[in-house]
Amino acid sequence: MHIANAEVLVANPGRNFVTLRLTTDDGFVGLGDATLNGRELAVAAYLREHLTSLLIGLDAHQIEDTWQYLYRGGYWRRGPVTMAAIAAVDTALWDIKAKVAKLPLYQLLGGRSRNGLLAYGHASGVELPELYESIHRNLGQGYRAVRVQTGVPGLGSLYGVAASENASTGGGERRYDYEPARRGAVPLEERWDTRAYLRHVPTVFEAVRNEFGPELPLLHDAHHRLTPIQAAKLGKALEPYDLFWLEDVTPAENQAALRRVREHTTTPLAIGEVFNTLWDYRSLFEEQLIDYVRSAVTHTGGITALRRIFDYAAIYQIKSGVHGPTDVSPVGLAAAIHLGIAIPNFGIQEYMRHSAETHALFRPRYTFADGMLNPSEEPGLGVDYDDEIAQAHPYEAAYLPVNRLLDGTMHDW
Ligand code: GCO
Ligand code: MG
Repeated sequence: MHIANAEVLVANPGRNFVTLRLTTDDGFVGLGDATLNGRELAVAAYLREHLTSLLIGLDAHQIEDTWQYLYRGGYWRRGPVTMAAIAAVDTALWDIKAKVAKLPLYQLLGGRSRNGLLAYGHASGVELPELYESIHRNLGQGYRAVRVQTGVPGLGSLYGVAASENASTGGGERRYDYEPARRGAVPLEERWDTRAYLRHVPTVFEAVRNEFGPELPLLHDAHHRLTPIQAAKLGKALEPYDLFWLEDVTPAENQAALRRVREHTTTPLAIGEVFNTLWDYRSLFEEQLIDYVRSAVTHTGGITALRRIFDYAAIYQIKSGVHGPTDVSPVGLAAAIHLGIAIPNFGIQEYMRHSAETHALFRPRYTFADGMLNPSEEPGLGVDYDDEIAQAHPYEAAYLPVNRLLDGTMHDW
């Protein structure tokens, strides 16, 4: 069974997605997600110009060898563009293998290890009343764990905090993730003040705990904006509110920063949505500096590579907390759900819910009920790609916002 066709598909059903579709000579079709938010066409070009011609004629069953061929053989290893491209190939080959075996993909990964995946939703509000309303909405949708993001007095719009009603997802729900897609071809500039943020966030978590009680798992994302000592201070200040995790406290390049943070706080730490290989995690695992791995299948070289990361993490009692924003396509999310149901060290899965247009294009068959995600039981990933719908939603340039301090200095985000 050989790869006969490799197509790179780009569409914008509310936001941009890059999808690789592999077809074998005997007609099996596999899908892989290659979406890199705000840099989508770089991965599309990497796949189109450099990988598709290498794939034609390869044995579609040789997933590991193909992975090594693309990773070691490319000479230029790692990096988000390369690893998203390799991820798409890897995921599509797993999809094909599972379809050939007539099994849902997770069965090839060792079968089910749990009844479902605990998922967390996104709640946010500029002020407390909106935030409470947003948390209630999440609870109403069945979520049993909620990420809480808040506005900060004195600052304007903040990434992660929904500012406007957005029709894209329906139901009058406030969303932040569909806003950048509508902001046009230049990134929005936001303003940031770390001291104001550090003063305000603990008061919000105190209020939320008082309102919603001690049980509900609460998460928070600091989006890489703090220095090690600021991160330590935040972790310590949030200890009374018993967070499930505090995410991305420091910028992703300096793993040693997490040592400082860890020395000072017992708030669990999650990091890794912008990491792309096991090497980014190595010292964090070995020194047990984190508690959750944030990588997505899409940005880490696929199911083959992410499973290896989780196995390594398991040795150190570190769990999965896979990135599941709406810029990971339903193909990438389906892959994460198959992997998450199989691994021994599952922790939690982020689930932001795609728009109706995105669902129409991919028709994902994973399910979400009572706060739990479950994979489709049909052969493969359980996701399709509708070319007609894709054609009606062409690519549109869209960027994540950028972050500047009040004096205009570009800041981490
Ligand atoms: C999260 C995030 C996302 C990312 C986005 C980048 O935790 O879900 O941090 O909002 O910023 O996916 O593309
Ligand atoms: Mg995050």
